[in-house]
Amino acid sequence: MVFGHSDRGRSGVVDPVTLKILVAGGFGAGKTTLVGAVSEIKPLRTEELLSEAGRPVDDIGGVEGKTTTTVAMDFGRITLREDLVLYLFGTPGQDRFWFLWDELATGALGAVVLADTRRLEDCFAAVDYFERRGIAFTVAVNCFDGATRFPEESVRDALDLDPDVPVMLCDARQRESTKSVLISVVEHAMKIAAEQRQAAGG
Ligand SMILES: Nc1nc2c(ncn2[C@@H]2O[C@H](COP(=O)(O)OP(=O)(O)OP(=O)(O)O)[C@@H](O)[C@H]2O)c(=O)[nH]1
Ligand SMILES: [Mg+2]
Repeated sequence: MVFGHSDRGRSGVVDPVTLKILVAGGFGAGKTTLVGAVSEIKPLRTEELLSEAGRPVDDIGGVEGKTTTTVAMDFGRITLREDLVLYLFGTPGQDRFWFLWDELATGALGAVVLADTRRLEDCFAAVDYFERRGIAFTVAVNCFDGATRFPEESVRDALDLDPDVPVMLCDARQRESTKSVLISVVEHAMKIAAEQRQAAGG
């Protein structure tokens, strides 16, 4: 897979820019749902059944209907414009799969951190991870039915985010809602890249 610049191939057809975006967040925040809702190809999933044995460690409070969990990654693709294609990599939500993250994050332009306000603390680790590595991210609050709605600003405060980090409310099941989140990530990442170029004097 090539992540690079668009160019006019010999056929005169524009090769699109392809960007890698991570979809992260806590266990059961809706990452697999988001990739599935927006992908134009059948998403690749690596889901396993939540087992009796995992019950003491797999906290499904709030997502009681959940029967499976991602054990490696989700993969999907969306064409935002004719010349801009995103490859989406959904991360596994559970702590025991942290060892996969560095591999998944390699070459990523930006990330979505999905948050569930019923357990906001579950996305701290993802926020921390992207801040440390300087990967641009947007926080998307997945509005589950029945969960209390909080304004973006209180989520920003609770997560102690920098003022320029975009915070949005979304419904991970809805294509258009999810697409707006992805557009925000790309715009935010581009803005940061431009600022860095300027700071470097070029
Ligand atoms: N009501 C509602 N339910 C949702 C939404 N997003 C996800 N769900 C449900 O919540 C559960 C968890 O969703 P997943 O997409 O598997 O979550 P995940 O973040 O991939 O979970 P892990 O891979 O185990 O970390 C599923 O049963 C979904 O149907 C949402 O926006 N609203
Ligand atoms: Mg998942």
